[in-house]
Amino acid sequence: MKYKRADFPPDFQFGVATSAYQIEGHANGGAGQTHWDSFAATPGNVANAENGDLACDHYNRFEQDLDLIRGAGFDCYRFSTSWARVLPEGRGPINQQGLDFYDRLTDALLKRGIKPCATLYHWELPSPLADLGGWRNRDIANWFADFTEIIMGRIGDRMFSVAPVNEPWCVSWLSHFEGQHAPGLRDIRATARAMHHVLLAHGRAIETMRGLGMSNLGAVFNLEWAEPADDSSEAQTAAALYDGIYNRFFLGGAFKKSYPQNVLEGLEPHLPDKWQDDFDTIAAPVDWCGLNYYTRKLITRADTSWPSLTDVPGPLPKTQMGWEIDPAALSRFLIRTAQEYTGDLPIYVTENGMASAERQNDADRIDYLNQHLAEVCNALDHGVPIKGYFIWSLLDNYEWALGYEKRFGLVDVDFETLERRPKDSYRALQAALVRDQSG
Ligand code: GCO
Repeated sequence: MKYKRADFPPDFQFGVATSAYQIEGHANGGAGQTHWDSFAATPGNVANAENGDLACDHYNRFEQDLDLIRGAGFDCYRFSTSWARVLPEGRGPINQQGLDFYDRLTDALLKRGIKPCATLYHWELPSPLADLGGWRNRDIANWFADFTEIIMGRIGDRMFSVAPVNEPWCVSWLSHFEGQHAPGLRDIRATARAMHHVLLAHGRAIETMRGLGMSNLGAVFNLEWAEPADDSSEAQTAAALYDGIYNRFFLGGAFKKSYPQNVLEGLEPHLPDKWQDDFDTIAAPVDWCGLNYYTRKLITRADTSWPSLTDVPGPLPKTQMGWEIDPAALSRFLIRTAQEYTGDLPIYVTENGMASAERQNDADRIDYLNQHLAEVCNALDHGVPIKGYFIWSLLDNYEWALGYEKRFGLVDVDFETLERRPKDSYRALQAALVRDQSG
């Protein structure tokens, strides 16, 4: 690595991120059905019809995985809690095994000197709640608050940080407008409601955790840079709308108590009544803001109904996902977010990383990480209060609708034998991060 721990402020945290459904093995330990199980069981939705039943079997192998985290010298581990593992029906009866699992995981992290950073929801909604309309149903904010109370009532005393929801855009737009993630809808009314309710649920969870006396609570947004595909005013308008839908809607709700006008032009008729009245909850004060960043898109006008835009292929080098590599957009986002939304609030890069087909000698990933860390340094030089950087991901894992083919891990997983093998990127980070034992 070009960068070392010493190139960053003394309190800067390095971490890795994972999510429950992508690694745990959902069939383990009495978890309930989720909308990802039925989405994956529906022909055509997921590459090779793969699901998260076994995944990395982290549920049974977490000690070994936490050893890997410690072995590389990471300070923090960002994991998520599975709602259906704790509450198989989404509400009501508790699966004690599930609570016990997160309790063991927490203590195993602390024993190794790793800070536990929890995300409460990373996309696997319990099916009985999906049956009631899931994110379309306003009641989800209270169901989520109840789940928050139960899981954080058990492990909240030992968390370094907590964020309620991973990537509201994916939970709502990608899943209800584009239909690419569970529940696989393509419905504008469902989309508008999901976008609003996911923020409302975030706010209710923050309020609930404050009630438990917890601190260091945040929010995690995925941002994608929207670049006009050409100089035309049509392309610029389309890119501004893409930016509105993807980035500004959620940041605006959480930090400014407002939604962007260009997004409201299409979505307002579909939002729930009196949506403005929810902003005090949605914008419940947080202690930090997390940004997940991977790529940019070139956007232009399309001859369709609203939002009348599309993306076109760009010229930059691409990852195994086909995503363009554009490190400069990361510092632009960090600076813009601080300037326009969060001010002095600490910012974390809560996810950054790449998929690569290279299973051992992943020089491409080392390069990607170096290029993005350079942009983190650039934003720090501009005075942005960035407090940490998390890599997605520790292990190769279940990449949602793309199954197990796309490999984001610092550690290779053989999905036949479940053997873990650190890649070159893991060793490079280890050399950069492990603290001098003598010092
Ligand atoms: C994300 C997710 C992960 C994905 C990763 C790569 O937050 O988008 O947290 O679940 O696997 O981003 O697509």
